[in-house]
Amino acid sequence: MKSGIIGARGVGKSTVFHALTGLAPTQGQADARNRARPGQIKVVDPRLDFLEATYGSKKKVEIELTLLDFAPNPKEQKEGAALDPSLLPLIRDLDALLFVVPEFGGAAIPLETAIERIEGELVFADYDQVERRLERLKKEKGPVDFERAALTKCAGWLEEGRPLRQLDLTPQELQAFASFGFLSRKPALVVVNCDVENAGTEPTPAQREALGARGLEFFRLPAAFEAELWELDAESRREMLREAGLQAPARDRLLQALFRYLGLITFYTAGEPEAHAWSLRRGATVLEAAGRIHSDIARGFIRAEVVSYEDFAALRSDLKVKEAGKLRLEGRDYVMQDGDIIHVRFKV
Ligand SMILES: Nc1nc2c(ncn2[C@@H]2O[C@H](COP(=O)(O)OP(=O)(O)OP(=O)(O)O)[C@@H](O)[C@H]2O)c(=O)[nH]1
Ligand SMILES: [Mg+2]
Repeated sequence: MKSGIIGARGVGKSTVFHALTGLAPTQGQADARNRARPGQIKVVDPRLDFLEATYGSKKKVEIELTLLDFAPNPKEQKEGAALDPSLLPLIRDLDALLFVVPEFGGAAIPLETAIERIEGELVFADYDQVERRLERLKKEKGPVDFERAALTKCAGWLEEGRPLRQLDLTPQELQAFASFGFLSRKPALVVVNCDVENAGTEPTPAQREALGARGLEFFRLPAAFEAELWELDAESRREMLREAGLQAPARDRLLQALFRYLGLITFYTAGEPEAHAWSLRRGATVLEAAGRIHSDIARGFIRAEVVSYEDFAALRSDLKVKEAGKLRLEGRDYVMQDGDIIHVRFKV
């Protein structure tokens, strides 16, 4: 799972990156050879902490997300523009985008305007790509009718300034475009980089509508404030949060929101050696879950013992779970639920 931060120059992208990953901006970051700086983020998960404590696990393995901070080239990315076109090949690779919209120090442009601008650039980049492909298809021999028709459908949609995120595409069309990495089709979370005093502000009905109409999610993050938290010890951090009237950093909730928004669920494997959280596509089967753990486990899959997190948390031991009849034996087609704890029986 790889997400990247985009937005206009100087809106606080690197500050958001710092707040989310704990990695402070480095000198010489705009090095042309090092234009995407990756950071690993461990997703805080109270359920995993509970499993670790209950099993007395020696090791805890959290879900990790990768986040990229880009170093825009001022020669390429114009003032106010949301994208550096020379970064497009890197951005096409991502699973999700974080749009940063600035709202700190009183210098806010309306949220709707900022989003329109960013989405406009994504839509334009996709339109450009579609047009170029259509141009190339004219010279290509072989069966291209399907692709041409599908691209023309996209072009018409994009021409009206609409993101592909909201265009219904058939599985065959999606297959045809799999390598395109359409930008306006990527899930995007709007991160409003705000002052800490305004961290709790809710979007207005008009803003909600603008976001909903584009299939976007919204999150407020006082990025400079939360970046600073990383530099403090636990005690000073609590103090600083208390002074700001906050219970916890927005960071963890933001990551959980991103996770859900990406259509991912969490499942667990847990025991004395380790408590391990895994991400999985919503709707995936237990066989796919087994494959996430190890391809051998999927290949030799026999059955899985499954207990929901809620049942385990109430009973607190494998034996009691079994006695209460809460341990289920599931076959390969079982659809995994968020929070399932599984033990796969397999033969190699
Ligand atoms: N007060 C305040 N200042 C901020 C905040 N976020 C960023 N800044 C300041 O805004 C300036 C730009 O922040 P960056 O995080 O470097 O912005 P950026 O989008 O990464 O900039 P480029 O990579 O050059 O496009 C810096 O001087 C930050 O200190 C914030 O939440 N509050
Ligand atoms: Mg930056």
